[in-house]
Amino acid sequence: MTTVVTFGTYDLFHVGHLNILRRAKDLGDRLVVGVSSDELNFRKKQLRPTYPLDHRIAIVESIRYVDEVFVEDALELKRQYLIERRADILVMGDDWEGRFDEFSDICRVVYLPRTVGISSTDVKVRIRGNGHLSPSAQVA
Ligand code: C2G
Repeated sequence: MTTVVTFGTYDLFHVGHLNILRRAKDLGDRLVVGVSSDELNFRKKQLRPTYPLDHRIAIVESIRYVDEVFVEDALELKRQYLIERRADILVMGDDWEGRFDEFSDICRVVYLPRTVGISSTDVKVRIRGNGHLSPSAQVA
């Protein structure tokens, strides 16, 4: 039984999120997702997420690739989360490349390429401008 753990905010859930969760699940048998609290997101990005934590959790836990969800309260607790969840593999998008290599003593650390052409920030900008996303972002 291989357990994969990944982390994220998953605000305004989009196809980039879906792609990474599916590819993370493909690496093992069980996918556990740490969803960032509103406060952690503020510390990471100086921004409160559009969707509050309970909405983001409800969406992520309903994704068929996701077996379990927990709240990520602090980046500094990552080692503890990985140990508690018995992670065999830590998956992150390559926007975090190199940032979590320190955990390779307790699990395999894999950075997957981000989906090009979409982000929560991009979605917000497009909606504000009454526009739509470029069709370049693909389910892959
Ligand atoms: N992602 C992706 N492609 C995109 C956008 C996001 O593959 N176009 C990935 C990110 O790389 C990340 C996951 O989707 O692995 C969640 O993205 P965010 O919600 O932006 O996560 P972030 O706020 O970066 O949180 O401890 C680390 C953090 O909690 C990661």
